[in-house]
Amino acid sequence: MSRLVLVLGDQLSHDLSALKKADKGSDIVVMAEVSEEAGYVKHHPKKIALIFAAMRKFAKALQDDGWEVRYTRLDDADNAGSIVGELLRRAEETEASGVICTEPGEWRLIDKLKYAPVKTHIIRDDRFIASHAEFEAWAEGRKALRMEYFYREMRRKTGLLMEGDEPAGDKWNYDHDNRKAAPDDVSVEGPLWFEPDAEVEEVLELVEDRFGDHFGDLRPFGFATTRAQALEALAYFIEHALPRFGDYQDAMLEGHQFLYHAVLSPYINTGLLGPLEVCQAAEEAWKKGDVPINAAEGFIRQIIGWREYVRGIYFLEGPDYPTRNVLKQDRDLPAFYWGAETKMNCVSHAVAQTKEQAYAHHIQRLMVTGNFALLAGIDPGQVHEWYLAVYADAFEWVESPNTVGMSQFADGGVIASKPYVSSGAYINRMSDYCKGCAYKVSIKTGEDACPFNLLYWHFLDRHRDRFSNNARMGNMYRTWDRMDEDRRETVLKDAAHWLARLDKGDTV
Ligand code: FAD
Ligand code: DLZ
Ligand code: SF4
Repeated sequence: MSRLVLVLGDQLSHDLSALKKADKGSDIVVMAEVSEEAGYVKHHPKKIALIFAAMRKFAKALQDDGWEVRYTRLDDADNAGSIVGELLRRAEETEASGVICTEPGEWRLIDKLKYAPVKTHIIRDDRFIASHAEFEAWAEGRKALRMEYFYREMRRKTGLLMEGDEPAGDKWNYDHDNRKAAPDDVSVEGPLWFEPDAEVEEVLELVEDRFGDHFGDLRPFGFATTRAQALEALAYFIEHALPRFGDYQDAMLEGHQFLYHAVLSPYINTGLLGPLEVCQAAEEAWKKGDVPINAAEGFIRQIIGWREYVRGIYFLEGPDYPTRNVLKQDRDLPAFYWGAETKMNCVSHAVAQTKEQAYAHHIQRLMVTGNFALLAGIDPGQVHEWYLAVYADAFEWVESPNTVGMSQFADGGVIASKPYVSSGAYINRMSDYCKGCAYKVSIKTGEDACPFNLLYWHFLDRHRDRFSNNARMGNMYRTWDRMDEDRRETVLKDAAHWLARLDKGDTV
């Protein structure tokens, strides 16, 4: 009897464990564009288009490879509207005995499949370097789960940038060299884009029609939608951007939305590229002398370090993780996250770029939109939903630890040893945003003061009980305490006034 093999929109890998386990001669692949997946948050139209177009092309590639594929398009009349509904429909249609599925990247869907009325066997997703068991073993008994130590394990396991048992160049981490401010000359104009073909165009029209009310620009659309294109984008990145990736990893420039970043996360997270092959390509370029060690190491760390680590945390911490809010922050997400006007040039640019590209790089996510939300006391659940919706690479296993943990400290420090907060000075040092801003980054109080300056102290003051004993925050509290009392009062009063205007819906 045949079985159904479910392939989800972020499982577009030929070496997917469910496909490896299945029998091409008798089992049937099921893929479905469904409104439940497209609607659990209002995904950016570019993200939906990327997933649907890549799903359609992957299904075709499987068919060419000899698989029987039952593919449901969003506008098919008999579309059941959900993954489980589609499995039931296909099971009845084919009289299949059950379903094999690679573990989804979200507790919500894992639960639905576990309790589905059709017998479903969920198997390990081995596209990651560390299994759940390995991560759990690493985490067992540790007081703090810091990424750096986990990363070293992954270096040893993969052999990437290793010389025997020692790290290449005698250093595990070259981050110290990777904090240069934005350069004057940027030698690359973003990643490699691809002109939509007829199949992609058909998807764009569907998305326009069905999801035209979602935040984000659908066109121009240039994402890769096949593995072959994604490999081209990888090769382009390695040649043109990786050499300077390390140096300018944290920089932000108004006129250069991508700088030297890879823009490969949408492809790695949907399965078009494997994390290991991406890292091996970077290592190879370093071995050939084409990229410096700080670039290769910095890049590889993001993937075998951060990416694997946040996944480990998501599955270790359990389904309630995205709902955590230890700081009890409860302000609504301001309308300017959805494109309403704001006078803060940094936020306005990060949001406009997000709307245009379904992409912002790490420091824009962490130190602009994330930093602002944390300082302003925004409800982390709403922040999490925003990040999950607006980025093409956002799937809960990777988005929620980055947002809820790293960016909003809502997990109480599972990921970050201290909150990622900064005043305007950091943004000014790393970007050219402040030059064109209505606020003045050098001003600390009053109407013209940069809101990040006001809110920084307001945040530290309102969370004093939690953070004043944190060894890494002692300096910040000492600086605050050294200010004379009148000045402290003025800062807090001005911050409260600014927040009141934000709450009223004034353009701030
Ligand atoms: P590069 O800067 O060129 O990095 C190379 C690769 O490293 C990326 O493609 C990605 O696969 C990996 N990587 C880098 N940093 C991280 C990280 N912190 N966690 C996991 N992988 C990482 N990344 C996502 O893939 N999906 C998300 O939904 C997501 N949400 C985020 C939310 C917040 C609040 C923050 C602060 C970060 C988030 N990140 C997320 C991490 C990071 O911002 C993106 O991976 C990165 O911006 C992707 O762009 P890139 O390919 O140009 O990355
Ligand atoms: C994100 C997404 C979207 C927008 N649409 C679909 C879809 O129609 N069909 C599908 O199989 N997968 C889709 N996905 C990806 C899933 O939401 C993803 O597999 C889960 O969130 C687990 O990571
Ligand atoms: Fe952002 Fe403040 Fe700089 Fe304006 S002055 S761009 S609000 S950091």
